[in-house]
Amino acid sequence: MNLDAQHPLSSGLTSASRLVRAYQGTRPDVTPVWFMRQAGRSLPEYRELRVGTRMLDACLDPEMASEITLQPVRRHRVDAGIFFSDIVVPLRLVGVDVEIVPGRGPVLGTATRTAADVDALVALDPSILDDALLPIRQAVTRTTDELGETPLIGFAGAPFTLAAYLVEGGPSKDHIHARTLMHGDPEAWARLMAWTAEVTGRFLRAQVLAGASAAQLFDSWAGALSLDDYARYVAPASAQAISHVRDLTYAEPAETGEPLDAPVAPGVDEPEPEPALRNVPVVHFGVGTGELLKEMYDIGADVVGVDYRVPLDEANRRLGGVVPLQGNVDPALLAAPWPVLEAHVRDVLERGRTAPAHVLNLGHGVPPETDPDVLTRLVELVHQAGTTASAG
Ligand code: 1CP
Repeated sequence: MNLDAQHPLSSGLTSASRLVRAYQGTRPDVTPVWFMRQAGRSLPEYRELRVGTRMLDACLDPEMASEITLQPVRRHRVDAGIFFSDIVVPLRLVGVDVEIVPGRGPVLGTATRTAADVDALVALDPSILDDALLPIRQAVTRTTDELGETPLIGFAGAPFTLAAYLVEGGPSKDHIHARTLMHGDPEAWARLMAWTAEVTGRFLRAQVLAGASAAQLFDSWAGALSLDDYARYVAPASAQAISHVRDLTYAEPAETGEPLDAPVAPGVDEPEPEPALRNVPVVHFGVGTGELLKEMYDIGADVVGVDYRVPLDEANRRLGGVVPLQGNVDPALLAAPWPVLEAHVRDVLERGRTAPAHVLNLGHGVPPETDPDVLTRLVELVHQAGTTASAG
């Protein structure tokens, strides 16, 4: 399905941005940069705005979610906004009892541990879910109107990471109960994954239709799985989740300076070239997933997000040298002395140069205690280092 003409990708507002070009596999002059969890507790303006509002209420207030999304873009001049929301928001929207507890994360009213629990999850009525997603669509549209040429990245949790919260009932270290259900009752597990893929896929699709120029699927906890378990019990559901945005296309507007109606040689009645039809780029990211990179790409992603454990040149080698990469500055180094961080960032850029294209990011989210000025300085460094490097 084609995105409508007003969408920032179809209108040409964001289709030639550094971020979208890098995601499409073309290396821009300057390496684009944004940070996972760039919105949030590292910013004093965020902490101030959030006083008295619970996390999920903030996510469902279009004005507040939009403002929080814009804060790090204004402050750090990053190359993209990431929509302020949470992976559990679509669960709340279909009626799951979930709350985000400060200092802990998502906590569920009941844990989904058995086949009967899985079957007790609400039957999904697509039109009801689409209605419930209204505040998300409103927040995205509001945000992209403000962002102009800066693309917005929409995101969703991958089915495994969401299922891990549902089965455990909250944050956990090894996701033991989730892995037990996976093996102990594979049929119930498959039903849970199919349900989750549908909920999270529709959440992602709503963001793209409303104006997001790229989509990122977070499978933060997939690193807990063996390659075989990932391939058998998880990858099909992740592919299913991504399929909700895989069919969304836009016609690449003509390059600036070459209007579509450029005169052809007199007397030659050539048909106008068809503009290239492109997909909305999809990034797939996980933590501790160095062994799964190829499988994570193969579910239908365009870009692979790499955590800080695998150097980008090695990740590129594992992916056959054909996949744009995103990553992978170690978040711990944000609090190290500047020269240490700078040397590390230059090394990441150098290794990223082996890939077809590279978007600089962290290997996981911004730690809440990060000095925001360090992030601003890091963006300047990447933009300046990226420019000089492209000459060579
Ligand atoms: O009150 C607060 O400020 C709560 C902290 C917070 C924030 C700012 C949570 C609770 N979620 C968020 C926003 C959020 N969550 C974003 C915003 C956009 C941005 O990046 O700036 C995103 C992309 C997420 C996605 C998310 N939520 C993931 C995937 C990414 C990752 O970090 O691995 C996961 C695993 C969650 C669950 C979650 N939500 C919040 C916390 C503390 C957690 C993790 C809990 C755990 O350890 O299990």
